[in-house]
Amino acid sequence: GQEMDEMWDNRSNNKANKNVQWFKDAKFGMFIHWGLYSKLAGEWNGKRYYGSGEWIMNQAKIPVAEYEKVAKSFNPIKFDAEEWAQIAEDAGMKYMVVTAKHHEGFSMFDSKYTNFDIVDATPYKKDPMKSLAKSVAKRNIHFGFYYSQFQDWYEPNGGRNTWDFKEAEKDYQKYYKEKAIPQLKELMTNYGKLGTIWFDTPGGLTKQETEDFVNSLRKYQPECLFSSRVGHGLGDYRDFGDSELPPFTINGPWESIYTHNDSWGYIKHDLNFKTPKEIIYLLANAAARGGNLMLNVGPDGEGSFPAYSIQYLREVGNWLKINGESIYASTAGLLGQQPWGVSTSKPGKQYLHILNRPVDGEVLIPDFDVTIKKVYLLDGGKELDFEKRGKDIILNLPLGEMKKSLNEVVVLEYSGQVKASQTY
Ligand code: H79
Repeated sequence: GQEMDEMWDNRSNNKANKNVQWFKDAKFGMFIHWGLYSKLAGEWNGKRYYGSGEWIMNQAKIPVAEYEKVAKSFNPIKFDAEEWAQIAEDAGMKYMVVTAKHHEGFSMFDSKYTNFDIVDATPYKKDPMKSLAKSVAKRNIHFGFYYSQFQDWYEPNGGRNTWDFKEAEKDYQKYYKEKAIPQLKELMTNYGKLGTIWFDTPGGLTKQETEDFVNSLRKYQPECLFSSRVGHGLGDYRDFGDSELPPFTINGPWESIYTHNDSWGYIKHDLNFKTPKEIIYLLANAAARGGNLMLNVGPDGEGSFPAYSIQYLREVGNWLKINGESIYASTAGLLGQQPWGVSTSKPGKQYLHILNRPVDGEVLIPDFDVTIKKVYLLDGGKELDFEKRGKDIILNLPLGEMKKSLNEVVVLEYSGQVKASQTY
């Protein structure tokens, strides 16, 4: 209802960015959380932590002086930019956002403004973001950085480390001026064209100061998008909560972000990976409501992707090679949530994502009073019989011929205006 709409819509108030179309069409992105926490892998002093691996410094209240030592043995020799980019391409992902600096405060890129970065503080001594940016761009995948603009548990003046530093003594303005802003300039000038900067958990700035902050960065790359978590209703597209899908169609550019297992950062004892079917379910549901899915992968401290992520993403990619027409550059479905699944739209077409296959194969499309031209399976093109009953359409799925493992897509080609467009 109205109230719910407002609750979702009020979370941000995006002004149109003329470069946002690529993002709206992309539908599927890769989020990568990679930092010193990846090496800790959810364990500190023999104790296991659950939840989000990238929070371990905070969860275990690890002092900065201890945490710094993790960098001394951080040596991701298995990191291979080409391989990471290829996995994203094979998965059918159209953008990638990687953590340049998470709340732990460690810079995964070469920065002049701190020695607590991968080049200065680790035996690895190289900037992995340089090669990653190149490998990703080469494949026409939009590249972006996650940057924790307020929380920085390493800096006395950064947000939220209250186990080493006193809240009352923090000078956030100084932190923004001396670290966040100069580092964001580095990211926006040293790595080629960026698709987006993914800000997270705003703090320490008023609305006016946030506007000034955003405007001061725009000049480096006017076409680069900013995520809504830059705060105060600014940003070019909306993100909802972590692992949250809005329950109905949302207008304007937006994305849902999900973990692959139950953590953003690598945790070695978390094997609860979403199956390809579950990932496709999320992707179809996001697209059906008009948005994107950015799915996270947490590489380990050596720079390897979890084997399950590699395998499952490849399977999703294989599904997209056949069914991608129903996802990429689609817009929100006209049918709303149905017992059998959801739909996505292109002009003159509804793509029915059969997420829950009816046992008798009968699919009801209620109140869709248009001239049907053709109904067929997207995979293979087999035409399906259909029947009009009043304003409804009834289809019969050839269950025996459909693949058992993943959902299939039925294409409904029609002419005429849809009279009763339904919403969720
Ligand atoms: O980067 C990921 C998270 O680390 C970050 N946003 C996503 C994209 C994030 N920042 N803050 N939060 C999420 C909210 C904090 C949730 C917490 Fe917890 C609940 C912190 C402590 C309790 C989750 C569960 C993290 C540790 C345990």
